This record gives sequence, structure tokens and C-alpha cells, in this order.
Amino acid sequence: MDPLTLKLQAQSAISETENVKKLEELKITYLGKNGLVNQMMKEIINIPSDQKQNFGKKANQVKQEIQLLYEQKLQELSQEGKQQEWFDITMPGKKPTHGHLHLVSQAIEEISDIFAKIGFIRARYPEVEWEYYNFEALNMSKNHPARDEFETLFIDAPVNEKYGKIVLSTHTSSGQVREMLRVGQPPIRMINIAKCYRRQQDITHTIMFHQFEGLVVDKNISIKHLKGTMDYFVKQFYDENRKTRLRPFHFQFTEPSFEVDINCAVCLGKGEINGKKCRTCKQGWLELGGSGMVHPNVLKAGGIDPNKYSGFAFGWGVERVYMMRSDVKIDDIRYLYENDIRFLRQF
Ligand code: FA5
Repeated sequence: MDPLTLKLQAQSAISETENVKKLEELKITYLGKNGLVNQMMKEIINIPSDQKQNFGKKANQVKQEIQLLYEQKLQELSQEGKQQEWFDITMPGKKPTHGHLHLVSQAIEEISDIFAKIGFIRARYPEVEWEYYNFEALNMSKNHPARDEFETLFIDAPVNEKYGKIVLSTHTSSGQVREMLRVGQPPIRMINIAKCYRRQQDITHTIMFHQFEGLVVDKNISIKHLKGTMDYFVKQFYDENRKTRLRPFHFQFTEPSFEVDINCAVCLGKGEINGKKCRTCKQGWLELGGSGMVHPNVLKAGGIDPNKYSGFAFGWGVERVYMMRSDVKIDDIRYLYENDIRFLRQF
């Protein structure tokens, strides 16, 4: 094909092109390695020698012109593309979804802050614990029946001569003697918040749960301090109107011992809803946890002289305490650990 015909053909094809994809195809057709321009160049061998120079000059000129036509068209099409792209700068942005702490973690932070205000220092002791700290140091000797209540999970591991078997800590009280040994001499004002494990699962029990344990040891500590501290906590965590009651109880590691109850948030202490027994509490009150004056044997195990010092301790369930808030109304503790995002999002 002669250069001028090729140029006219390319010119019309390029000008009619409406999109970049087609333009790129034309580029290959004309300017590609085996394209029409190169084929034209190769024809120079058939041209009589006195016309070769003229042909070569024209062919090169046409090549450059087609290249220019291609570039101009490409720019034109890209410009159009940009104008079609529409962006509304006044449109509100899409908010990224925010996660938040699990409600039990929120409760732990809150409990920790409430006790920090009255000088309790946060402690944390092993979840995988020696039988000794979980029981013996707490006045529950080997084979003592009081151990039964703790539905203990044992680890299949060699038994230590002094410390016994390895257990999954059944209560935060296992940190009491550890804290006494760590501090050395009173005063002690500890709040130990940690995971506990027991072999039980129902509407008010989970296999893994959390407790917070308060321990105060000093000179002249009496039951008044215990009562005052519990009242302070209940008023801070719930509201001035939630009621508590103390019930005489028995724990091997406190003497005297009490259970602390609070009126149920689901039925508001009535024990029934629409004539049916409240599913959560059954009788209007729910146990928050135990408390009492530290047993002299426990002080001795911690290296503290019970004739000089006395103390009180309490251990409550974080989940149970949280569920008793009137704004929460969770009637089954197991919801907390089902990881259903529709449930968790509400808190
Ligand atoms: C104890 O664990 C004692 N260590 C408490 C204590 C500490 C008494 C210091 C005296 C001095 P108890 O077994 O009652 O006591 O458990 C205390 C609280 O932990 C219960 O009231 C409940 O709120 C919570 N709890 C116990 N087991 C479970 C469970 N399986 N699931 C959820 N919460 C539980």
C-alpha cells in the first residue's frame, strides 16, 4: 500500500474510534511490529532505486503522522473519561464499623476503677494453679469435704510433693495467700480479678467465669469495714436504690462468713413475672458472692500473725454482678459467651 493511502485509511479509522480499547487495537494494526506501517516499509525493496529515497522519506513521515494521530486521540478519549467520572464532595463518608470491648471486659474495668478509688491495688494470679493455693492454704486440707463445692477441673500432670496437683483455679481466693506472701507485712488492700473454672453449666453458671476478690489485712480490721466496703461497691456499681442482704454462711477460709445477695433486676425482687416464677432468680434475690473475716489459719499460711492483724475478704462473680444491673436484663449467663454478635452489639 502506498504511504498516502495508508495514512488516509488510518486517519479515518482513528477518528471514528470511540473508546480506548478500540484505539489500542488500531495501534497494533497500524503501528505494531507486524502492523501495516512496517509492512509498507518492507515494500521499499520493490521500489526502483531512483525512487527509494523519496519513498523512504514519505513512509517515515506517514509513520510519524499516524503515531501523532494515535496520541491525540488517546488524550481526547482520556479527557472524556475523566469528565464522565462524577464525584459528590458533599456526600457524607461511610463510617467504618467500630468494635468495642466485650461486656465482661467493660465490667472488669468498671469494677477495677471503683475499687481503685478506695485504694485497692489490682492483682492477678495464675489461672493454672497449685492445689495448695486453691485449697490447702485456704484451710481446706486434703480430702476436706468443703473442696467438693468447687467442682474442680484437674490438670493431668505430675503431683508436686508440697503443692499437690495442678488445677484450673476455681476461685480468685487462690490469690489470697499469694498476695500475703508477695506483700510480706500488712497493710494489704488487693482486688484480684481473674478467670475461674468449674465443672458446671446452666442458666446461672458457665464453665469459665470471672471473679473479683477483695482482700484487706491490717491492724484492727473488723466486720464494719467489710460491710462498709460492700455497701460502697453496690451503690457505685448499681444505684442507691438496689438492696443487698447478708446471709450467714460457711466458707472454710473465713470466720464468720456471709453470702451477699442483691434483689433481682429481671423481676425487681418479686420472684415472679406475670404470675410465673422468675426464670433467673426464682425467689427475688440473687447471690452475688461470698465474704467474711479472713480465717486465722489463712493469715498464718501467708506468714501473717493473726494475733496482731485481722482482715476481711470477699469474692463475687463478675458476670453475675453485671447481670444484676437493671439496665442489662440478661436472663441467661450463657449468652455472654455464645459470641453472637447481634447480642454483643447491644452493650
Ligand atoms: C467462692 O468462690 C469464694 N471463694 C468466695 C469468697 C471469697 C468467700 C472470699 C469468702 C471470702 P462461691 O463458690 O460462692 O464462693 O462463688 C462466688 C461467686 O462466684 C458466686 O456467688 C457467683 O457469683 C460466682 N460463680 C461461682 N461459680 C460460677 C459459675 N460456674 N459461673 C458463673 N459464676 C459463678
